[in-house]
Amino acid sequence: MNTNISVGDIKKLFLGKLKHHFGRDLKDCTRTQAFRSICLVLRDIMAQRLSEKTELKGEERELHYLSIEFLLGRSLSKNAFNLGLTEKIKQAVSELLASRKELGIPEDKLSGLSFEDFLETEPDAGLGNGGLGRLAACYLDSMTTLGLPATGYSICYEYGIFKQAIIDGAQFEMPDPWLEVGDVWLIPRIEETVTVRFGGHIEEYTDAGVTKYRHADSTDVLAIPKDMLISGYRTNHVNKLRLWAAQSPTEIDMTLFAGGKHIKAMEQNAMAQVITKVLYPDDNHFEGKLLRLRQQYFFVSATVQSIVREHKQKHGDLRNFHMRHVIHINDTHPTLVIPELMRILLDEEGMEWDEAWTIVRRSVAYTNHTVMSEALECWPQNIVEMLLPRVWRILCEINDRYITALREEGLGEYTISQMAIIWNGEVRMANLCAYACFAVNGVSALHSGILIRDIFALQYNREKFKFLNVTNGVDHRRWLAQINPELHALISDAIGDGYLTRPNELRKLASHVKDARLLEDLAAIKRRNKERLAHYVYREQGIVVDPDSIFDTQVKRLHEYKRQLLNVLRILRLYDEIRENPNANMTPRTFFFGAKAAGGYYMAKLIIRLIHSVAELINNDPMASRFMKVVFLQNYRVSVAELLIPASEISEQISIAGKEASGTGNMKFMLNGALTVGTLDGANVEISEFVGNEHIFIFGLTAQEADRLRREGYSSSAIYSVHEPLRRVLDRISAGFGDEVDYGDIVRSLLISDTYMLLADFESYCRIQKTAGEKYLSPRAWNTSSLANISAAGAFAADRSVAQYADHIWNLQVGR
Ligand code: 26W
Repeated sequence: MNTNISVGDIKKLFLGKLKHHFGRDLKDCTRTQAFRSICLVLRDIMAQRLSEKTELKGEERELHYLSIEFLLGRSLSKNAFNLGLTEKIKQAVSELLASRKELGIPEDKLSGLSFEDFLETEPDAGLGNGGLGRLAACYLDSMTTLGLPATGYSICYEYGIFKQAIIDGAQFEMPDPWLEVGDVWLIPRIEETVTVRFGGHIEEYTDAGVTKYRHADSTDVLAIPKDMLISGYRTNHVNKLRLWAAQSPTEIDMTLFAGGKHIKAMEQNAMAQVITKVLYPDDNHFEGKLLRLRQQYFFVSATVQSIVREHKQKHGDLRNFHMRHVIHINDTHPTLVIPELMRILLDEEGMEWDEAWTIVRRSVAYTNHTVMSEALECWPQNIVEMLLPRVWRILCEINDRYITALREEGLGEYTISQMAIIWNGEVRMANLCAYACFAVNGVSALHSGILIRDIFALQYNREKFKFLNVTNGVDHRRWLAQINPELHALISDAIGDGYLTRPNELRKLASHVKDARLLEDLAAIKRRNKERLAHYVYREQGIVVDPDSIFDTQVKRLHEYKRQLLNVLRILRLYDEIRENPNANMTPRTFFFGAKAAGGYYMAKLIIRLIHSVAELINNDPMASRFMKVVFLQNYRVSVAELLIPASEISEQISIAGKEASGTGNMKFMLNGALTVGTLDGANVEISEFVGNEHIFIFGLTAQEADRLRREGYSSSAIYSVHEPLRRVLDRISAGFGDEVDYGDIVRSLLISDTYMLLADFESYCRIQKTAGEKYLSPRAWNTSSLANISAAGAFAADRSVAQYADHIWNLQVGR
C-alpha cells in the first residue's frame, strides 16, 4: 500500500504531469489540465503495481468477465479511496492552492481548483444503462479487492448513455461525449490490436484430406484495446478493464485502394466508424438491430482473440485452455463467445469438434439478469448468416448435435422445439447459454427459482447440477464509505472500520440499537445529507425542497414493470386526501423521481411527462404544497445517485412481484439507512428476511399470487368500478392537467390490460405508505429501523457475491 507516498511526493508528481503533458505550471493551468494531472499520478501508481504483478502460479485460473455494459461513473474518488490517498491528495491540492496565492495569482483564477472541484470535473463514464452495467462495475471492484486474477471486457463507446434534457416536461436525448475528459484513465495498447471479420463468404477446401474453411471477401475492422486500470481496496493487486475501440484497417493500410478495392475500403471505413460509436439505450427490451449484433461480435471476437493470444504465449497450445481460464458472460449479450471460441479451436488450431466443444463447455459460465420476455435475445437467422457466415455454420452444427442428443434421450418434439437454439428462423441466445455453459445462475433467490421453474425448466430437468443462485451485491465501500463519509465515521466509531473488508461486521451495529446518542447522530447525518441534496436541487433545477420533509425516492430506469406509475397514483390520491382534510397530522413529504426512458419507449416517455404534470399541479397548489412536493431529478446517473441515496429516507422498490430479477438500488438505499417500501420481488425478499419485518414496509401480491391471479383472470376495470378514490385519481389523469397533454393512453392501458397489476396492488400500497408515515412521527422508532437496515446490509455487499462466484462457479481462490 501507499504509506510510502508523501504529500510532498504527490505535489511533485502532480507538477511533473502538468509540465510534461500540458506544458503548464500552477500559474497558468486550466481546471481540466489539473484534473487530468492528478488522475495521471494515480494511473502511474496503478500501472507500476500492475507491472510488478507476479506471474500466475502454476495451476491458477484467470477470470474473464464479459459485459456489453460497465456503468462505472467516476473513477478519481474511487481510485484515491482504494489507494488510501484521499486525505493526502486533498492536503496536496490545498497546499498547492496556498502556494498559488503566495505566487500572487489573483483569487478568481484560483476558483475551481479545490479537490472537490476536481471530483466534479470528471464526467461519469456512462457505459451502461442500469442494473446490469452498474453491477459489473461493482463486481470489478470486489474482484480486485479480493485479489482475483480478473479482467473485464467491453466496448469503448464514444458516446455513453444519453444525457437527459427535460423540456416542458418531456424527455430529450442529448449526446454524451464522455471521452473528451474521461479518456484520461485509458491506456491504448496498439500493439495488441486484433482484426475482426464480418460478412463475406466461407470457402471450403481440403488440405491433406481434412476439410478446412477460409473466410473470403470479409469486411475487416481493427479492434484496439484501451485498458483502464482497476484498483482494489487495501491491496497492491491491480486488474484491468479492456475496452475495445474500432478502427478501420484502411486508415493505416492503403493496399486495398491500391489494388482497386476502394469500395471494400470504404465499407470498412464506414463499419469501423459506427461500430463503437454509441451505447444502445435499451434496457430490458430487445430489438434485432444489425449494428447491435456487430457490436456484440466485435467485442466478443476481439476478446477471445486476445485471451487466446496471451494463452499461447504463456502455455503453448490450447488443449488446457479450460484449466487456465473461465469466461463469464453477463447476460446473453456476449453469447457469441461460444461459437467464436469454437471457430478458433476448429479453424485456427485444427482441433476436432468433440475436443473443442469439451473445452468451450468447461470454460463458459452465464448469468441471467431478466425474465422479461421482450428482453430475451432472439436474432433473426438471416442477419446472423449474412454478418457472421462462419459463426452461423457453427451455430447450426451446435444446434443439430443438441437436437440429436435430445431425441436420443427420448424427448418429445414439442419439448425439443422449446429447447432448440435455432428455431423458426431465429437464434435464441438464452437457450444456447443454458446448453453450452457449465453454470447458469440467477441474481436473487426468487429469480433463480423462477429460472428453474419457468424460463429454463426443461434444461433444469436435464442438467440440474448446473443451475444455481448468486444473489447480487453492491460495492459497499463506494455506496457507503465513499459517498456518505459522515456515516462511515459514525460506524467506524461504533464498531471500527473492519466492515470495509468484512462487510458482515456491520451486524455489530445491532448491539447499538438502544444507544440513543448514536441514533440521534444517525438522524443528524441524514439531515445534513438532505441539506446537501437540497442545495444541489436548488442549484441545478431551481426547486426549493424542505429538508424537514420525508425524502421519499424512486430512482431507476423507467419501465412499466417497475411501476413508477403506481407511485404517481398514490401521490394523486394523497393529493385528494389533503384537499379534503387539510388539517391532518402528517409529516410533509418530498417525492423524488429519477429515471431515463429508452428513446423509443412511448409509454415510459409519457409517464415522465405525467410526473411533470403532476409535479406542476401539486407544487403550485398552496394547500397541497404545504404537505407534499414532487421533484423529477433530471439526467439521473451514478454521480447523482451518490448524492441522492445518502439523503433518502424511503426507498421505493415497488415492481410487480416476479419481474425484477434482483434490484441493486434497494441495497444501496439500505446501506445508507433508508427504509424500503417494497413488494416481495427480487432481492427484496432476502432483504426483508435479513432486516426483519418490523424494519421494512412490504406490500402487495407475491409472485405466486400474481401468477395465480393472471391465470384465473384479472380484471383491473372491476377494481376501478368499486374503488372510489382510485376512480377519482384515474379520472383526473384522463381529464388532463390543463397543459394540453393527453394521458388517455396511460389510463386505457391500466383499464384494459394492466399488465403489471398496478390496480391490484394500489390499496395495499397506499395503506403501507400510511404506516410508514406514522412510523416517521416517532423518530426513535424510525432511527432504530434505519440502523437495523444498515446493520443487515452487509449481506448485500458485492464482496460476498463475488466470493460466492469464485467459490461455486469460477473455482478461484480468494486472495485475501
Ligand atoms: C437486449 C436488450 C437488453 C438490455 C439490457 C436486455 C436486457 C438487459 C439487462 C439484462 C437488463 C438489466 O439490467 N437487468 C437488471 O439486472 C440487474 C443486475 O442483476 C438486476 O438487479 C435488475 O433487477 C435487472 O432488471
